[in-house]
Amino acid sequence: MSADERGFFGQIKDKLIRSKEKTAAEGRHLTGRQDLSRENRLPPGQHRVEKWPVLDLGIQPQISTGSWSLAIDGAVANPVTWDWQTFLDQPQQSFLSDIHCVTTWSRYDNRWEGVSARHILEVVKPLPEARHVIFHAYDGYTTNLRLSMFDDENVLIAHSWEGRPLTAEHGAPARAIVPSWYFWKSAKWIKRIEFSEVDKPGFWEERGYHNDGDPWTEQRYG
Ligand SMILES: Nc1nc2c(c(=O)[nH]1)N[C@H]1C(S)=C(S)[C@@H](COP(=O)(O)O)O[C@H]1N2
Ligand SMILES: [Mo]
Repeated sequence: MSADERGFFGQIKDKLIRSKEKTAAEGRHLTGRQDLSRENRLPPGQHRVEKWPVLDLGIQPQISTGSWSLAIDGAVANPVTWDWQTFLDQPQQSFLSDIHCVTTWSRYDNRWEGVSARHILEVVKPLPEARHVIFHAYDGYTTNLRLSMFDDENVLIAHSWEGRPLTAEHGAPARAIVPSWYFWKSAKWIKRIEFSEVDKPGFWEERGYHNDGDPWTEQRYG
């Protein structure tokens, strides 16, 4: 680890430990609809990989933490824009989840660190009419979720994977992780989380992918 990385993890370590203790005290072993202890964790039509593939639109934006910001706005009572330091100042959590990509690979036991969707909801307070969440990314990519999909205990905006900062190709400085749905819902290089009354199908949803994307019922296309 570089000196920069050590400084970065030093900053968030105490907070991570505190939130881990809280999670353990609440007995939250299952993350959302993903039961990592179950024997069959492989959804139909998927195969398991060890290495983490990279998928993008042919652009990998290079966003420094100094120029990064995350706007969380739309149908909310308290819109915010977080710069990098403010993002790290939020409660930090560590989550374990499986990745299921619609192109048929799955990767088990990914350790993520970042800020939970539940915390974001507490901060911005969606208005009663908010029903959808749209992620916007620095490469122009968008993807849509129902608010109930975002409001899941395993959803987070991650800055780290397996104890290291995310690499640029995997969405640095920060990306969404929505593990109960196919991985195209997990926007890399995230810059805006928009709450909306109306649905706004995203890049792949407009190009034939399913509007939801449940790997267990193979909501791949259409
Ligand atoms: N901003 C952005 N996010 C994105 C994509 C993208 O092209 N741009 N591709 C999606 C798709 S289709 C997949 S499978 C995953 C791939 O993430 P990975 O490259 O980290 O494996 O990112 C998703 N998030
Ligand atoms: Mo994908």
